[in-house]
Amino acid sequence: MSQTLVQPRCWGHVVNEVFDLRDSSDALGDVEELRRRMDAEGYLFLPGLLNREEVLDARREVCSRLAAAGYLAPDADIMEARARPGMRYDKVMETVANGNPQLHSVLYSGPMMEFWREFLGGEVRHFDYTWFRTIFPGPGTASHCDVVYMGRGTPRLYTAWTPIGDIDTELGGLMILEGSNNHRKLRESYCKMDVDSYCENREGPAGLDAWQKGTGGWLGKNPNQIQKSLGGRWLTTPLYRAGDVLVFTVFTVHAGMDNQTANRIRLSSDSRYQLASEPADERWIGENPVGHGPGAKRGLIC
Ligand SMILES: O=C(O)CCC(=O)C(=O)O
Repeated sequence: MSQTLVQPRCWGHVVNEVFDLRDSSDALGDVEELRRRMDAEGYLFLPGLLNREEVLDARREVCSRLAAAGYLAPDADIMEARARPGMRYDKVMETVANGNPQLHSVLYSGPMMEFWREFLGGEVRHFDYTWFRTIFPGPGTASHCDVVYMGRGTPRLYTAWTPIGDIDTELGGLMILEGSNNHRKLRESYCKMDVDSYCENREGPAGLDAWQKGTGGWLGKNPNQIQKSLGGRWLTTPLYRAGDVLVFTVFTVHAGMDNQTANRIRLSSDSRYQLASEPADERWIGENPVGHGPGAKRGLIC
């Protein structure tokens, strides 16, 4: 990767080798080439696709809500998103994403939706549920594929990871395992998992869903082991800027790097898009999506 002073880490593991994401802005307007790259490499990195000022407006709204809820240091500019000492809350926070018009405008209108309409070639639906990450100093998100969390609808479903502010390597950001979407064995094993399903006719671990088993759908915490076993290269960029988007397939292995700062909070969103004409995973649709709650559990005979 281009020079950076901080070594990328994931769950405490220094990532042995990290390379730069390919910038696919040059292919915007050539949908066949965009689709070819997505199929071959599992992702498209589109720096500056979005309007930077609009993304920063969304950040301002998120930060005001975090400040009002007491998460931010009172003596710093809220736009810096510095955590109040002792605060360590790093869950997806619906409170900052729900009913946030600035954020929804960035994710669900303008250049983002225009991109998806062109890429998918028809009318697009986005999931109603918006994931929002407020990653405090500490571990990021371990390696996984999104399909295990949202695979009950079309497999032609895509994620947009959107930094809500500038994100350097110290703050973390996303890593993609290049070409992992084409790993046949992974597609036939791990990618068949549905984290909310369990075998209702089986005793022991098979009778538990992924949450009860404690794996939560993760492939593993050590990115070096995962790379060794699946092949490919871990890719990221030394600086994600507000306005950039990283889009990828639900079969692409990715991970959120650790936040190695003393007190800055990493703000990003991940949102999902598909053709409106194809079936959608019901857990993420509607005014109050059930998500991974009790309404999502599915007992199978297996
Ligand atoms: O931002 C992160 O830490 C993880 C994001 C993620 O897993 C996703 O976009 O699917």
